[in-house]
Amino acid sequence: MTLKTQVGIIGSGPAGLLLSQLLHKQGIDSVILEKHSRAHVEGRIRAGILEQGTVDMLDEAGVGERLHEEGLIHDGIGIQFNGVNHRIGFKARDTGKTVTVYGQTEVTKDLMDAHAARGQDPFYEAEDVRISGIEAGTPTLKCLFQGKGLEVQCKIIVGCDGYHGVSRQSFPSDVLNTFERVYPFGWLGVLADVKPVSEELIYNNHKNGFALASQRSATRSRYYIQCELNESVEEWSDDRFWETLIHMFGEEVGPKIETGPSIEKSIAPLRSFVAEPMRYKSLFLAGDSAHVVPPTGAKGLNLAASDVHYLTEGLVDYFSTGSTSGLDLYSDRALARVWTAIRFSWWFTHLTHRFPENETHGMAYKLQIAELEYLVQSESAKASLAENYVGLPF
Ligand code: FAS
Ligand code: PHB
Repeated sequence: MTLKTQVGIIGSGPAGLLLSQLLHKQGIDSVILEKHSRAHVEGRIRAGILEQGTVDMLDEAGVGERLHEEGLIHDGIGIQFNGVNHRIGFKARDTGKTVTVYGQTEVTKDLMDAHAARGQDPFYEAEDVRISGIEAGTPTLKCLFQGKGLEVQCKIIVGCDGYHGVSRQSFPSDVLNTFERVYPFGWLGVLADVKPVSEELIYNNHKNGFALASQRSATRSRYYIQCELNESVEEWSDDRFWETLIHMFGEEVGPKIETGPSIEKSIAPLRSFVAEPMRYKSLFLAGDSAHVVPPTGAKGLNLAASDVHYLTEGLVDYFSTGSTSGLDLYSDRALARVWTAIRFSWWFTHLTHRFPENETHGMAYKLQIAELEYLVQSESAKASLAENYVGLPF
């Protein structure tokens, strides 16, 4: 079967779904090819924090209703070290902005429902998606769909297929420059239907490692603890997880942690990664296909949204006036914001995690504590963290 569309999109994660929905609102056709089923994509538990810019884009896409009903507005975070939790407010630091707690799973569901409502579901379980025609100026996607060949002839292709996707691999090797830092630890995450331990998130630098108290609603909590890369989820019973977490949050917070059966438990590796440029002729990258950040700064999903913001502007310009100026500027504009988030996420990860060189509480650990002491006593340092955490302007 052969289809023609204006924009061919690979991947129905937040980047692909949001791009397609915003293009639709502007009368631009797109087709999404997704290798997994809808249920598989919806079932992935990932991000939980939306910047104001991302919330605004979801409103613009017409999918913000449930987000405003169920999302939790947060005006600050806690930073805990040496057993004491210090609050860092956002509005108090003139950012005027807040963040919204609303799971990526919910964002994905809302966007998928919008696609279904307009009768334009992604092609789920599209196998072996391949990109061709980029050099010839005839960009084409090919795959196996329900056992039959499917060809999508496009004007533009956007790879929203994440870090392990096919689109970045389709760039000529002499065009792409990549930058990567892999962290020597991972995050063990647990989702449980228990009351969150605090109103706001708490980022905890404990002498044994990093821990994070987050949430999804007033009755559902999301917790993370730093773990070794070679550990497996099977080694972490619920009891061991809760015992470790309560110990790490110490006397002030630990006893208040409500425990219960985990409904999801997973280990995510941490890396900082950027691929430049984010465009080659009619092939564009958006979201994790082009960059990955350690989740410490809650930037991954929000960077996918800002890429989509810039790309949508360029595509609307191109399809409505023929001008390529927005598309020509896309990569530089997106990367400028990507690198600010890469820097912030790297900084915040280094400030809060246990690195091998400082396991014996040597110089590196003492420097972390010195910086944390300075941070919680300095208005300008708190303002800098706040403005990065709530999201810099697009
Ligand atoms: P995604 O990876 O979400 O989506 C890519 C889509 O493309 C997937 O549905 C995939 O199935 C599909 N795909 C891949 N290859 C394909 C192919 N060849 N053909 C067709 N389809 C293909 N961010 C935070 O801010 N906070 C967090 O706590 C957090 N936790 C995370 C935990 C994990 C395990 C991971 C992997 C990421 C986490 N992130 C977190 C980052 C995450 O939220 C991403 O930033 C976000 O999913 C980016 O969205 P997309 O760019 O759409 O990529
Ligand atoms: C989450 O709730 O999943 C979450 C929150 C903040 C982060 C990372 C993950 O920095």
